Amino acid sequence: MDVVEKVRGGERIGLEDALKLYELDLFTLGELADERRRALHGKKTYFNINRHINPTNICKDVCKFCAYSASRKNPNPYTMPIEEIVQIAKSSWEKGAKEVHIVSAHNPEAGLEWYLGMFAAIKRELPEIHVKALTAAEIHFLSEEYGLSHDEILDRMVESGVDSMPGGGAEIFDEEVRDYICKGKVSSEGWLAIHRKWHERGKMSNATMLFGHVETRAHRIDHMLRLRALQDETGGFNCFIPLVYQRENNYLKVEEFPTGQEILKTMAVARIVLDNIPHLKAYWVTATINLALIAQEYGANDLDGTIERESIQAAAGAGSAHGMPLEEFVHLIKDSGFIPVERDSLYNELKVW
Ligand code: V47
Repeated sequence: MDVVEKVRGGERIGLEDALKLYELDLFTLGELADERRRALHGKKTYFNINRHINPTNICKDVCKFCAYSASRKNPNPYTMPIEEIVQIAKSSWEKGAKEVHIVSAHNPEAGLEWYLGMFAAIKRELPEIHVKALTAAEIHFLSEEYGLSHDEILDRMVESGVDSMPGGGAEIFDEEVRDYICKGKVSSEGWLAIHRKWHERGKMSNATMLFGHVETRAHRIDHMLRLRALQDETGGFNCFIPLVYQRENNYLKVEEFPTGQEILKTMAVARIVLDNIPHLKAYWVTATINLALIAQEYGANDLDGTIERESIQAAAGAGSAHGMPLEEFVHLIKDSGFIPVERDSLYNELKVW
C-alpha cells in the first residue's frame, strides 16, 4: 500500500512513511493534511487574545540559537520586578487579554520566590486570567538551582496558580543535535518526563519543535514520534507548535534555511503524524503571518493570538515585537477563507468572529 492510501485509510504513520510524505508534491501532501484538519476542525481557525511576558533575559545557559539572553550580542540585561509583571498582566486584562504566556531565561540571581511569586501575585489581582507559564527547561533549571525535585517544583506551580505549561524548551529531541545547539539545557528525556508529570496532575500543556537549522527531516519526525508516544500515555498535549528558526543575532551557523515549501510540508507532516494531538499551531511570529495563513490549508488550525509584545523570537529577527491588532487578525483569517474562533487557553470556544 502506498503512503497516500495509508493516510487515507487512517493508518498510523511511522518514520519511513513520514519521510515518504515529505517526498510527495506539496499539493498532494497539503490535501492529505487538509483532510485531517477538516475532519477535526472544519474551517475553524482558533486564536486567543493573549499577552506574552518575558520577565528576565539573564540566562546561565548558552543555547546557540538564542538571541534573547543577555550576552555579547544582546548586552541589555533586565529582570522585571514582580509589581511590573503584575501591572503588565493587569493592563492586558483590561484590554481583553484572557491569558498571560510567561517565559523567562534561566536567571540564577532572581531567586525561586521571584519565579513562583509572580504567578501568585498575578492571580491575587486577576483570579480569572489564565497563567500559562514555565517551560520544562525553566522547571529543570529551577530544580537544579534550588535542589528541589521536578515534582516539588510542579507542586509549587500548581499552588502558585499556574494553569497550563507552554511548549518551549523542546527544541529538537535528537540527542546529538540537541547537544550541538543547546548543550546543558534539560535533556529530551527530562523534557518529556516533566510534561508527563504535569499531565499526571490533570493539567494540560503544549509542545514545540524548533526546526529549520541543522536538523534533518528524520530528526523532525523522530521528535514528533516521541511526542506521539507520550500523548498516547497521557493525552495531556493540547497543541503542537513547529517554530521556524529565526537567524539573526545568535551563534548558530546554519548553511541552508528552509523554503516556504519545506515549512508547509513540515506543518502537513506534523498534522498527519501527530494523529493524537488535537491542535496544530502555525505560530505567525516565526512563520510570518503570510505563511501562517497559507498553513491553514496545510493542516494548521490555530494561529496563537494577538500576543501584544514578544521578546524571544523578536530578538532573533521575527516581526513580533508589538503583536497584532485584534481586528486585523480576525480580518486576515476571514479573508483567507477560514472562520476565526476566539478560544480560551484550553480550547473552549468563546466567540465565533
Ligand atoms: O523554546 C528561541 C524558541 C521558544 C529562537 O506553548 C526561537 O503556546 C525561533 O515556547 N528562532 C520559546 N525560535 C517560545 C515558546 C512558545 C511560543 C509560542 C507559543 C507557545 C505555546 C510556546 O522560543 C524556545 C525556543 O525554541 N526560540 N530562539 C530563534 N532564534
